[in-house]
Amino acid sequence: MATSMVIGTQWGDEGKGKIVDYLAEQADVVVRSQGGNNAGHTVVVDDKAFALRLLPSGILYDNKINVVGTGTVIDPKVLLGEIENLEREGKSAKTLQISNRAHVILPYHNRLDEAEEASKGALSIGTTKNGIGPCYADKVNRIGIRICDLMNEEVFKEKLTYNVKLKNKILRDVYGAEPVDYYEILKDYLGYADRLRQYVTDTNYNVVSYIKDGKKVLFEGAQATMLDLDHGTYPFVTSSHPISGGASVGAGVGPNYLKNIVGVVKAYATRVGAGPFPSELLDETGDLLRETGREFGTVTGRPRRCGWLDLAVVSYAADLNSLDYLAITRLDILDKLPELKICVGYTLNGEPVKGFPADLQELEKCEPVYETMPGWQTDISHIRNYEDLPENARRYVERISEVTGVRIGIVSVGPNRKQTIVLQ
Ligand code: 2SA
Ligand code: GDP
Ligand code: MG
Repeated sequence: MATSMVIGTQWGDEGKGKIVDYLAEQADVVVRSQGGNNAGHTVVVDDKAFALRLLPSGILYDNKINVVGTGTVIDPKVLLGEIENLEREGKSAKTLQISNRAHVILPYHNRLDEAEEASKGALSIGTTKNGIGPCYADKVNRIGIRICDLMNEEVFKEKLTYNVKLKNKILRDVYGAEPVDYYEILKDYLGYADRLRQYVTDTNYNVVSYIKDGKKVLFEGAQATMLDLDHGTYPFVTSSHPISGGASVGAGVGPNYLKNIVGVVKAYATRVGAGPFPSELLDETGDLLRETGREFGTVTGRPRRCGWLDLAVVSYAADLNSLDYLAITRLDILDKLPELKICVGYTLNGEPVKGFPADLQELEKCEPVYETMPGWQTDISHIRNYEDLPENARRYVERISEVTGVRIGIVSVGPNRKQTIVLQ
């Protein structure tokens, strides 16, 4: 049985897209199991950058099966736009499969996302405003519209009627926001349904069958561990489960099928949106990381908050995801720094903290414990063998492995496929 999985260990944008793309070369099938177009992966192929949101990164290869699984939320307009972009670049989406059980994002979800965020003031999460939370809320509330419902005009009309009535009342009466138009949605979405029908299938059945048939299946995580609905820095999280267990639920495959779980660790830390970030740098080093690393959102272009690598976070992720190995990305972004700090844990009232605090006020009071390491101050982006990395760079990488207890499998020194060092 050959499966593997790529998981974000921090707050997202670790470079999962690049690692998935790299591992996808060996895979027959690439599966997205949660999230929606709140994800943004940049994958560079032959010096050309592709920004993917819902499409699995395997779509950039000609011969892979690409699955958008049951646990995802799908904005059909965005997905169709992404397919069109791909086709414009001379690539094809003919290998795409969309789960008939995935949930559909409708215009009232986007409008509610915006209205809820605006009404929350200081409590706002800084969502991507793509309607992700409201769509998952409908799913949990059992009033969501699934892809199979969208494919059946009568069922779709019935569920849409109920939802539009309810959502317009909330939009108007609670938020004083513009209502949505039932007929406009109906017309648009029946059009989308016709265009998406060719891709819709029972992906749960297919993915398990592929595994049983010995095909290599790669699960592609979106967002990251600290944005997990249950285990992240709630409420500053997304509404899905980006951890490895979430892939089992989201793709509809039992946990025993999940092997080779790779945690992607950016060599420093970033976060988009609000919420706690203990190792955040609000000084010129933070600005330097943002500028050197061009740390701006793939989808929204928002500047990302930057900080030192936080191994309290990565160690928590190692346990939550049962990581088999780590892929360290963006090590090259640290090239110019004379000195680096790594947070190896927190203390609270002078005592070491075990696990990761649930209470955000407690987390606020935690003091990061830093170790200082010398930088390497040389360009490493051309290096292809681990032994050729400067000693200080190797020490930095090895310290990550020591503290987290997870071995290093990959070190990435640039966005291109070839800028990847594989450790034996
Ligand atoms: P949402 O929209 O409900 O999922 O937002 C809830 C929180 O989850 C965070 N979140 C993200 N953080 C980093 N990157 C994300 N994707 C894009 C990218 C971001 C972009 O990959 O570049 O383009 O701005 C992502 N998606 C969700 C979000 O910031 C909230 O804190
Ligand atoms: P994801 O959401 O985790 O897939 O990450 P994003 O694509 O949002 O952000 C990561 C960015 O870093 C992308 O622009 C990648 O092309 C780029 N990238 C990935 N690995 C490396 C690396 O090792 N070095 C550099 N310089 N860039 C990288
Ligand atoms: Mg991203």
